[in-house]
Amino acid sequence: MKLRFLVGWLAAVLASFPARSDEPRLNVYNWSDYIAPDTIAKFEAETGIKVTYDVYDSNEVLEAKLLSGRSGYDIVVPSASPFMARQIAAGVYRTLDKSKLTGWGNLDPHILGLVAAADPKNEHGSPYLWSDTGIGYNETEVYAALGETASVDSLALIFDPASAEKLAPCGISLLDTPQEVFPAALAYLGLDPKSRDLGDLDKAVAVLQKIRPYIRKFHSSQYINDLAGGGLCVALGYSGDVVQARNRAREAGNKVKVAFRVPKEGAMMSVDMLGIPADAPHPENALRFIDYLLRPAAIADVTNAVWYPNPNLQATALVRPEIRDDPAVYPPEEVRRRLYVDLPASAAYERARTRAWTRLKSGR
Ligand code: N2P
Repeated sequence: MKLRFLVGWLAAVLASFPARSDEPRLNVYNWSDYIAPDTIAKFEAETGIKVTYDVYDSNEVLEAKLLSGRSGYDIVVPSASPFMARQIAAGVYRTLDKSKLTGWGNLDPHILGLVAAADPKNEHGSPYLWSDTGIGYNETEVYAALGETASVDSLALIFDPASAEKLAPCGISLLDTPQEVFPAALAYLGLDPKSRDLGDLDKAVAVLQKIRPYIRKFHSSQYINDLAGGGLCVALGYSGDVVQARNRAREAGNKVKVAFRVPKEGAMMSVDMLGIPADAPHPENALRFIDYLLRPAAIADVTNAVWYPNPNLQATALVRPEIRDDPAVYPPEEVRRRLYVDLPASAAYERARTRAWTRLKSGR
């Protein structure tokens, strides 16, 4: 009896300590559809570190986990955006020990400069992949609904109520995040997509309310399958996800033709960052993982699988030419000029935007 008590007590004491940081484990929390099928297996085989891999599809979901503390994750992938900026301010991340990141020099200085708006001096995050947010559409369905002159390269396709009404029967979906949808609505109106003016926000709300009845879904990952299977005709979505849908449809040979356009009014560009939570149980293994992904061959494998561009200059030569030359993946210079990045906003603005978003989604 005494012994059982002692064993129980000992187990409870041990469980109250964080996991030992020298155990060969790594807990990764990444965006869905955002890694090559064999990346984890190759890393495990080389290092003997066993990886637990979970996914999410929005910065909001990641942030809720991080702010509740003790997420148990060693690697997370926030966008270099207001999200990461405030998480850094809240002390959510460790600073990266660059002496352990032998491949850091492979990173594109231009991208490092961009993400420094969220992560000053590049201390907390290693840029992983980047995306732009644009229009994914089913070519046959859209032209059938709107005629041959349909403006597939304009946000009007979604935000003009007359267009949305005609597309509603075949299905429109929007990303499930105010951080993407409001800037797109502002850009459609010819306003600054980065505007923090509450009057502009009201104008965006008015546009969104008009098209609200025509939106079938607010979702940030389902549109890959939906577009590929012909269950949706337009999605505001992330470039690589739409391209994955296009590729899936091609492979399935189901006659669905999916395309992606960066709207002429401009598009959000987001760089997603590998970061290590302050309370990560295995921070050394996390650094090994980041350094692994800084290798040109490893990150080229990822781009070759998910069709998202990476910021590793040495990797470009290893990306398959059909991907490197695909303007939907690596946008040409004149398209890049239309991309904008999201900058930190005041807490008051974020609150107003979140309230507007909740009302909009619930249809009130
Ligand atoms: C992956 C989406 C990642 C893009 N499914 C978000 N910046």
